[in-house]
Amino acid sequence: MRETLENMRDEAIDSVAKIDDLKQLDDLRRKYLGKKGELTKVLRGMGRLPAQERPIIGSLANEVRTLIQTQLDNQRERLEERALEDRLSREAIDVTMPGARIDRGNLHPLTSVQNEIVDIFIGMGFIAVEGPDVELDYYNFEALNIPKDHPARDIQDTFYINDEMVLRTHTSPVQVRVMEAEEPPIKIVVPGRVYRSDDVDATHSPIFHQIEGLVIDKNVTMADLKGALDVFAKELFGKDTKTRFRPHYFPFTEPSVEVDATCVTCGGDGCRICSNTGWIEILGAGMVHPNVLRYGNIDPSIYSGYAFGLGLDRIVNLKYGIDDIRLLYENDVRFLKQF
Ligand code: FA5
Repeated sequence: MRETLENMRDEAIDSVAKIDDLKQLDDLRRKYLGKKGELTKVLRGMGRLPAQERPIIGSLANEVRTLIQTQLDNQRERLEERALEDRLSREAIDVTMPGARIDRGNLHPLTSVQNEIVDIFIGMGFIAVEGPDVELDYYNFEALNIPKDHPARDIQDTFYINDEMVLRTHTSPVQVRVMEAEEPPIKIVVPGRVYRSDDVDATHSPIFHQIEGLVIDKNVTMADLKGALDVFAKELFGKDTKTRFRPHYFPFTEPSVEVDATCVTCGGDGCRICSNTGWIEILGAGMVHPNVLRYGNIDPSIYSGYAFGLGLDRIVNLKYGIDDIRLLYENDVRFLKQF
């Protein structure tokens, strides 16, 4: 039995030294020291020994157990230390490594160009205001010198909510709302969404965006309008941009004009985008009609004003060379990421 114990001790010390994995170490512990382990088996057989040998073998068995246990503990400590070192070296942080790229969102081109345009006018002393999308027929038409039977109502195909209310067809209704609320001088820009029951095609959408401008003060003239719009076009499209006024008709301005800028794509030489004219229409404008001033409780014998309204969606398309307005509304991320 002594021999068995000594062999077991030598074999255990040998095996423990060779182990390099914590799981195998556990298996070894069970093999020697577990309930059904080899040492336990030997101890169970002790009853068969002569009485005088029992204490001697008992103390040897205890020594062997302590020795194997110590070897196992030491080996476990070494293996755990090594595992920790391995992990630390694997997880070492290289602070010079470039960080993981975070996919950043960006503003929709309609929003960023709207902000850019509003900022240009703010730079000229305008303030930005807003008005309601669901608008009274009165502000959308009546107060803009477009009575119920006026043919101009047909030009703007209107979504009616009821007899009194519409989805605004332009941002112009904010003109009279502001005139009613403020004393001149008035100098505002009004960005906003507008609605017309137009069929969808490359240049038309039933929901689109306008930016209205309104200036009212004493002695405001067409020259002020021309100056402001020329500065605006140069700021937005580049300093070589020129503008021109063409006579036009709007019921709420007199005289009325459409304003063209030299084509952004060809610089005025003529190309497909400008139908070889070198010019692109960018907005409608004019001197505020005296009737509209009266609707806004402003005396046209004292004050005069100019107003303009630009279609934001078409300007965004011009600026970025986008040939279809629908791209602005489909929200395909591959398209939007380009801005
Ligand atoms: C007006 O809406 C006037 N309120 C503008 C104005 C304001 C004139 C102040 C004078 C003084 P018009 O109907 O032309 O005007 O529309 C202005 C712009 O909106 C057009 O030049 C065009 O760029 C844009 N637009 C019109 N219909 C659509 C549509 N269905 N989709 C996209 N843009 C459109």
